[in-house]
Amino acid sequence: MNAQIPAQVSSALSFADWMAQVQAGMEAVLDRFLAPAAVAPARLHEAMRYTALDGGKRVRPLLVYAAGEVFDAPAALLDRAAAALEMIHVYSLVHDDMPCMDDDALRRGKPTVHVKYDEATALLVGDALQAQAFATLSAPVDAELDDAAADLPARQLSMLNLLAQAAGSVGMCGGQAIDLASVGMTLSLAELEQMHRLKTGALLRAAVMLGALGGKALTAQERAALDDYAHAIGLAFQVVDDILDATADSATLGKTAGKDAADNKPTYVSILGLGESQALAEKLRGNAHQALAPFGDKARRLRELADLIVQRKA
Ligand code: GRG
Repeated sequence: MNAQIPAQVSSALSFADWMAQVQAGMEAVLDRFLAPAAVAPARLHEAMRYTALDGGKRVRPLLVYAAGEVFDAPAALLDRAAAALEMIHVYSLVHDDMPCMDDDALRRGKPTVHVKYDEATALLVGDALQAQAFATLSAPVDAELDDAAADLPARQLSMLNLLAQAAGSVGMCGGQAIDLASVGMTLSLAELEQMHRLKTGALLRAAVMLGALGGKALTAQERAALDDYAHAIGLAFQVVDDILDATADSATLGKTAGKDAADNKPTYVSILGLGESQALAEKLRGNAHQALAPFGDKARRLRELADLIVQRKA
């Protein structure tokens, strides 16, 4: 089962149907690349499945498939990239929710892993999901492809490198370190942006780039345009996250609302106010659309995802 929808089928689908089909496919792909719950150590595997399956918006996988569509990437590579990225994202949520970090009890509408299981299990779930992400992205693809391109191993290697950079100390983990160090501090807008560029933006950029790298070679202009798009949606995602944290309720979000203010964290809303934050999100949506102009109709899903990121309610 692949979660990538063939181009001729995709073009006839509404955005809502495309999204629902990719999300359902993603569930099957994650199920395939995670160890079965019955395999020992069963408690660890069960907890990995508890947190990775049946939950979340799957924004990062959707971006992988949408970018892959622009560059004609094979489904086998996109499945691996989307599942790997979602595993890294889920591990980061599990660790972020632990008492030593955000200490949260609710995630994706369910008790967090350290609450449902225990802290040591939550730590191991995150560690194991991170390792499984790289095992998944490096899993051989030849058997799934009729005419595997000669450069597929090279593509996989560059995707692995990209994911490792995005997840590590110069990416998501680095952003989290800055975030933890900034609690109670006054950050300038530029400092806030740098923190989010790493903490949230690195994985969203990786999603776009992984989808693209899975396909035919990129020109320097194409890479720059994708970078502009990724930068705009990465920032927009965070601005909207801050708006929702301040305006939506926990039941709608599936996680504890109002955490930022309660934790005395600098946010776009605390620095710019609600109205200006909403205007910024809208401006970033425009920037994202503009960046996609060179790709024409093939970037339809990426355009729709930029709209979703800005207009989402959870
Ligand atoms: C612990 C190494 C480490 C990193 C944690 C991503 C992160 C870094 C922490 C999550 C804290 C947080 C709520 C950040 C705001 C943006 C964000 C990543 C929200 C959650 O992502 P969604 O909305 O979640 O895509 P779903 O559940 O839909 O996948």
